[in-house]
Amino acid sequence: MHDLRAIARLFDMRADFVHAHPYGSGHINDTYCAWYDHAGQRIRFIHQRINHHVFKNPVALMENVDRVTRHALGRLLDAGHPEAYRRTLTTIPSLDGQAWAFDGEGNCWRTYPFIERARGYDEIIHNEQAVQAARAFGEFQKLTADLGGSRLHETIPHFHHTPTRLEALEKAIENGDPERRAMVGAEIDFALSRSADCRRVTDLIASGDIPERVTHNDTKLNNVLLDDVTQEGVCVIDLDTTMPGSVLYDFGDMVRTACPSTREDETDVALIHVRLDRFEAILRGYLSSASGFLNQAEIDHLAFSGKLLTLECGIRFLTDFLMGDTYFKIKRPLHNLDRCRSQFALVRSIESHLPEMEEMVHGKVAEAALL
Ligand code: ADP
Ligand code: GN1
Ligand code: MG
Repeated sequence: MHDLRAIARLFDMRADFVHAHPYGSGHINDTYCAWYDHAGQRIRFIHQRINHHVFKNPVALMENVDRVTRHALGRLLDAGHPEAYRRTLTTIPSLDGQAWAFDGEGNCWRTYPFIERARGYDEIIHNEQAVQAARAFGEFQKLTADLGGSRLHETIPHFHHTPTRLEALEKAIENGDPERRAMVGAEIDFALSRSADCRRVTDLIASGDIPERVTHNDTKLNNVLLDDVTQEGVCVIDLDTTMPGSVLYDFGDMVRTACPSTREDETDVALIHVRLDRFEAILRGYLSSASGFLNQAEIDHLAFSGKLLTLECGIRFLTDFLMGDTYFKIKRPLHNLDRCRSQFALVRSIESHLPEMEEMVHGKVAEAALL
């Protein structure tokens, strides 16, 4: 736990700090919910320490976040939206007017207003949540399409370059913990036997068939806040990886997190399968906002992207397990291995349902074209 009272003093809060506690279930940053007294009214904010082991250049990251959130806010205000400041993250400036502040230990912090009466879900309770989350991420892609100006910084180079992720696994097999290596022969074979799948989308990007767009790149279900009452997707959060990418990275990660029958770290792999009703729901939600700008190659790979991003995430968990759990936060010793196994079980299930999923994509796209 950091000294949040001291962190509060780095920002232009215009309110009195009351107390703070760790918040959320993200795997990367240190997130705190902090209560303040604002002229007699209790309000709360999010203070976040950016994980600089993961994000090597936090200032470049915050320049991206600042540009994207200002663009989003401008759009909402132009449209006269009655709750513009609840529909996008906005940054509270530091005392020297930046969107970030460094503490005495070299940690980079940022502060956001707390988006009230909404929350992110680690697991879906009903399908309408999947529709709403996917619609919100599609809207976010539409919004960033006309950002203008220079290319955004790549906050993590090759973030979704799956062949690079597979190479990192190969290095971890050589250099990682030998005891752990001996536990994961089957998982290593599973990953290495799918190297052609790993190349499929990056090859299409390299040939120009799939365009580079500004994408979110971490469209995990809990990175969109849904309204407590209406369940509408109100605010896309966790913009750390918003940068040039492919829509397939975003759609694929929605499949990975919104379609499984269990949580991401389920230990009973027999329970894990892809839910086609959920796939139909995210497809419907996503196409309601994104069908207007997707090209044919993107459409043709929507179902496959679910398999790819799940495989890639499993490879990343396995790599981190072999390297001694240095990247993802863990809550138990074998957490990354459990996560890897659950991802690979989901990949198997997607593989066995891919023809039906592809048929659903083409059916829904044809329907959207007729509307
Ligand atoms: P991480 O990169 O570690 O996942 P996130 O930016 O996703 O960090 O934040 C972690 C959690 O904190 C989110 O899943 C969400 O529950 C909560 N959160 C983040 N920002 C806000 C906000 N502005 N308002 C309300 N909750 C937030
Ligand atoms: C991390 O930050 P969070 O928890 O939303 C990770 C994603 C992974 C995800 C797996 C910057 O997401 O890429 O898909 O964990 N974010 C980063 O749950 O690596
Ligand atoms: Mg997150």
